[in-house]
Amino acid sequence: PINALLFDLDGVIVDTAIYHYQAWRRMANTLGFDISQEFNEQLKGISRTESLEIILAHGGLTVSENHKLELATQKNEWYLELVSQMTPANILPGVTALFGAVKAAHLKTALGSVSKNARLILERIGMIDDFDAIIDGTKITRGKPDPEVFLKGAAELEVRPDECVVFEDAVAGIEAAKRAGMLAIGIGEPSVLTQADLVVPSLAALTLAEVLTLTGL
Ligand code: B16
Ligand code: MG
Repeated sequence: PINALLFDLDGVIVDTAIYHYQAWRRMANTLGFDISQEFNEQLKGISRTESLEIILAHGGLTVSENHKLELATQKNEWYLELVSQMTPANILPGVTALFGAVKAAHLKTALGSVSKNARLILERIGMIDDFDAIIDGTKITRGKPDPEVFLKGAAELEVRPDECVVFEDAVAGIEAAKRAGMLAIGIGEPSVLTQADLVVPSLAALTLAEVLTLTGL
């Protein structure tokens, strides 16, 4: 049976992916190159330092460790400027209704995000108290596609991986969920999230009853 729902943050609960892209793009532009939205797909669910490495390689740049730290810090400042303007109006369609149904059904919920800013974002959108467990970038040593973030979520909720469904918008996040032995529902394009057990365009396209049916409960 399904007893817990694990949610990615960026791209599932809120659309901060666009803010990450804008902040990284601003940084790339100051270094003299550009990054496309298509290139940005591979950064979803990837940690800040790993994202920076991928972007620098894309731009063909080699920089010192000190300079990398400066660039990551600058990107985060730009990102936080965008995040500071967020309100509950930024919660993506379908999230509030699904959480209402999940609470009524007494299912457990966890956040599984590699972001170090996850708690701040949940505060901004008024959802910090809606999760039974919050696993974020401050609690993990390995980012997605490593399953650590979701396995820690299951452990904190005291459920087995096969009792969990993960909601994810990133290729790396779906891989992490599958490696954790969990069901994975992709939010986005079936052609992109090929490893997912089901892909929907947004949480608004899915009811809790459908989630539970699909998982054979
Ligand atoms: P931060 P998620 C991830 O969050 C983002 O998808 C990814 O683009 C970002 O680089 C990463 O968080 C780190 O975020 O710089 O705030 O620590 O999708 O796992 O919720
Ligand atoms: Mg995401």
